[in-house]
Amino acid sequence: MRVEMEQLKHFVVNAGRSLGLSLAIFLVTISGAMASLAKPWQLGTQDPVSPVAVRIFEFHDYLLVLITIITLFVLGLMVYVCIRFRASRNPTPSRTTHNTLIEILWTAVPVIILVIVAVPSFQTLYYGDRTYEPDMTIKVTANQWYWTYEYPDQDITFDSYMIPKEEIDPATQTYLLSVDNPLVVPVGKKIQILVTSNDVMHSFFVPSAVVQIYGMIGRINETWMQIDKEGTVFGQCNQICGIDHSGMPIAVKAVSPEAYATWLAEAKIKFAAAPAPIRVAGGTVNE
Ligand SMILES: [Cu+2]
Repeated sequence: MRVEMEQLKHFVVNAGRSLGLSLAIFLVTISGAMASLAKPWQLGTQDPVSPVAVRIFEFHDYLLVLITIITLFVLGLMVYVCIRFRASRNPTPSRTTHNTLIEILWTAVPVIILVIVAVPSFQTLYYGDRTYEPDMTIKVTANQWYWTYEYPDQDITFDSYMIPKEEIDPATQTYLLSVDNPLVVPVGKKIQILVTSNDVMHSFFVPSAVVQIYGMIGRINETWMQIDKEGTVFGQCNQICGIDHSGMPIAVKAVSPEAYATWLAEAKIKFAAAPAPIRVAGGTVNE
């Protein structure tokens, strides 16, 4: 009896600790959710900047509530069973093996839960997949280890390289994220993004806009984004693509339509002067 009580006490203390830890992680996650740039030890997501990101993060929060309720319910049942049906309190256990009502319930309830997860999940998935009647198109080509951005409607193509550590201005730039030529987009416009690769598999990943799509050699993958806040959001290639995989960040600068028009006029001069250099492993071919 004494040993049993010790075991029970041990169980309750451990369960309490696990619950406390889960609650602490949950609270830190909520408080960390409002960051605009990934920071060391950050938990939670970056600020959403696109309608797709808003919907996906809402779906994430909805699932978090749902799984918390399910986990607490199962934990409550287990605690109840451990206490109510322990050997000392219940010396002759029941030999019941079937209960039709409970069996129907524990089959039907999880099915209903899966349906209420699946419906908004598919809605969000299809919403983020592609856009119809986009305002503009940007073609993104991945290279080892930089990005080429092409605005087919405007006849502009340029490369975007990470700024090396020794050239970083710490006041305005972030090492491993800042680039020489960011992808400039107007705010509030539906942008069709076409992604491909020149060499190996890469992945175009901008977390705060929830864009993540593979760049595959010889194929075009399509997605879209619409950035509703002015400012720069960062991303990275997140498909291991070789030695400088960490050296091909993505910076997307969202500006007002007027500033975008000014940038376009400048970019047409700046980037049209010479054809983009063809870079291959070990050097440049046409420079
Ligand atoms: Cu890559």
